[in-house]
Amino acid sequence: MKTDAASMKVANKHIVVIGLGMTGLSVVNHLVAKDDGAKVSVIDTRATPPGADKLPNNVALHAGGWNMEWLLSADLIVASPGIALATPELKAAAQQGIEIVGDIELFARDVAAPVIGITGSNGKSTVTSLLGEMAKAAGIDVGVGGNIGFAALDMLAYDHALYVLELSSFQLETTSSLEMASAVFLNLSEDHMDRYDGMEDYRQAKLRIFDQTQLAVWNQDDLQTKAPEGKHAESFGFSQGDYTLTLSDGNEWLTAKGDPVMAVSDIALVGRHNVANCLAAMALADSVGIAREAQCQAMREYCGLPHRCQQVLERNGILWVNDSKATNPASTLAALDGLKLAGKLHLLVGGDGKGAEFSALKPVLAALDVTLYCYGRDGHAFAGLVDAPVMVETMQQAMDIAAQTAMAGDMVLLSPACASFDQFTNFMVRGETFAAYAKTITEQGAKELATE
Ligand code: T26
Repeated sequence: MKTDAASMKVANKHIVVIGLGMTGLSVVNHLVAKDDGAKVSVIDTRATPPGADKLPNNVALHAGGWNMEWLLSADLIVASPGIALATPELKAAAQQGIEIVGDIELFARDVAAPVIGITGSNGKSTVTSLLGEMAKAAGIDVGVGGNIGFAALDMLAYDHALYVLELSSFQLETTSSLEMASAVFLNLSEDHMDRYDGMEDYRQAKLRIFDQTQLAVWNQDDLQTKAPEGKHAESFGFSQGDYTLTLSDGNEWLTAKGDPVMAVSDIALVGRHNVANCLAAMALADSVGIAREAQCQAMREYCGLPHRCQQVLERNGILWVNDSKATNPASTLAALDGLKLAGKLHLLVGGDGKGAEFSALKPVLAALDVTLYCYGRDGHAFAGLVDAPVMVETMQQAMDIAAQTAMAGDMVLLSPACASFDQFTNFMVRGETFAAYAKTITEQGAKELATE
């Protein structure tokens, strides 16, 4: 562990952690483990913050609102990505000169191995996981986490040789000293407009990923991801440019700086957007010397994440697909891209729309044989996209109707283009609910058929 000035700063201080849950707990445990005399307190504006039962005894919790006495007596505030820096209480603390950081900043101050960072509106988790698999295939002891599965600070105890971090725009906003071997900005599309003052504000938060990276990797098909000149030693493009596709005997090949590496047809992941994700992962893998053969092995074997276009059930010729991870319109567009079905598509959309605009779905839906089911708080925002939408309150009601009307060759696809927070704990719970309920209603159907 480093003992430089940055690490020493927290000694014998009052540190206030804002927001509990998996990340908040990782922050608390990290600070407590330092055992440097710092007093740690937690504020969570939620009445019953997740993870409160796992707090160490010597850490005080104020739940269900703010505690300005604690907040303004802090020497350092560690803010959850789930709370906006623009919240009046946090602005007041900032105005008093209190330093506000996030969990990734604390990680940056103590990490002692190379770090690779991944951001973008979509594909972050896929590229993060795929790159982790590439590193593992090369025999590297890699830690994979951040905005995915494992909190960054929870990984430090394992003393990995390499860290691959998925970084959300919210995490980047509160990070200022993360030095990385390489970093990628995969793509930019509308998301989180409930937390940003427009797309440029959102883009600037994501561009922070390039502030202190040796190698900046950006998407030459999406100029909005271009790294500003000058701050980094090197920059590579993917999709077009350094990591691109070439044709050989009529077959497409993933090509790295002129070297054909692997046929696109050998990629296990499905969909054109995943070809770009592979090219980005290769650029990052090259930056830390992961052998090309290990890269190829991972790309041949890695089939993708749960809740990401995941086939959860096939019954009576009807396929049920869980794409609960589609929490913005571009993600749903990616799921629909190139979709070919023998029958009809039953598409379930809606939830917490975060202020997004869904009209880009309209032409894509017009080209499909689709029934659109709109549910949740912002379900109405999808109603104008097709001629006869099915308007319901809940995802389960949509599934009931889909189960009654679908025929062999059809697909029931949950790809909601929205966050789940209006009706679920998170997108994972939404996806698990979809999978479990699909089994329940199709089993009931099968039983009814059998006893008729
Ligand atoms: O899961 C979904 O359905 C939607 C996912 C999105 O659309 O990307 N997630 C977020 O926007 C998001 C999620 C952004 C988190 C930042 C953080 C977390 C952790 N997840 C969530 C809520 C941490 C804290 C909170 C809430 C807090 S903290 C505090 S103090 N008061 C709160 C969707 O209410």
